[in-house]
Amino acid sequence: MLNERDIAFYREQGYLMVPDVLSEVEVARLRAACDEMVEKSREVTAHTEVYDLEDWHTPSAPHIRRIKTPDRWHPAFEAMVAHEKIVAIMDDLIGPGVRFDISKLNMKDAGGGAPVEWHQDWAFYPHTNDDLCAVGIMIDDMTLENGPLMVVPGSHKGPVYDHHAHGRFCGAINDPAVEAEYEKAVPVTGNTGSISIHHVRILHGSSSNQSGKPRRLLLHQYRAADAWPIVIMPSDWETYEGQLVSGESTLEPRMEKVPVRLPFPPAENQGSIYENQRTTEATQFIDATGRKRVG
Ligand SMILES: O=C(O)CCC(=O)C(=O)O
Repeated sequence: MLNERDIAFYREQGYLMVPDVLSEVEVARLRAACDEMVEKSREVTAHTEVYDLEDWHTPSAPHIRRIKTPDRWHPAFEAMVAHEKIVAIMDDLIGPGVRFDISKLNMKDAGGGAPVEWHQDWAFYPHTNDDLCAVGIMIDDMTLENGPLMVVPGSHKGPVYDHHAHGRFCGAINDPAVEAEYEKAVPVTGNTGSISIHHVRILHGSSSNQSGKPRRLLLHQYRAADAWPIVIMPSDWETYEGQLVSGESTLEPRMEKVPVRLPFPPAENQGSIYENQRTTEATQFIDATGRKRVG
């Protein structure tokens, strides 16, 4: 799927945008699935195992920050997990042998959808090697206006930063010494049906969506089959094995010399990156009020 230039770019910069991976029909199915899920969210008034709600969500005016593990709730999302083209791209970057891990759908509603503060995915789930990446399937165009994913090129080769506040893991970086890095960030933009890919150690985040158009991004995490989790062990062996989307499983982890910081003591609100990131005092991204909150 990818040419040598794409692969070299990813290795060097830690991210990649691949245009037009999904067909219009596939995107239309994902959009319809989103609409169905939002409609069902009228039944809930608090976060659930399915929904992470915006503060202003009500049954009459539903507003979802995130659908958690969407592949478990709707066949249209499930169909994306082992999508032929996405698996081929993963094989090019972290194969041979790739395992799906988890999915999430960041809804980033028009007119204020939540920011995601600067972080590295690696801080949440270190492994024995760092051949892991996140694929973002663009259900809407991701533009400069609607809170695109921002990445700091090359930062996947740097340190793993502290993601703690008040002595607990919080899922966001709150270190003034890192702020100069954010100035180097670039937006990852693309049309509906394109995908973004970011390395598990890259520094990234995104602003609130201040535009009038939604920015729905379906995120999948994939890992090399020989990258074994250090923190979150497989809870169910059959499920873990069933997540292999290409190649062979192995009981021999590839151990690499990678920097690791453990996410302990655990975050207060397991299951919501948004709630946890709120426990940091400093936030760098534009929030729902359109202001950059600092301190
Ligand atoms: O949706 C985004 O822009 C950021 C995604 C992300 O980094 C996350 O949800 O962990």
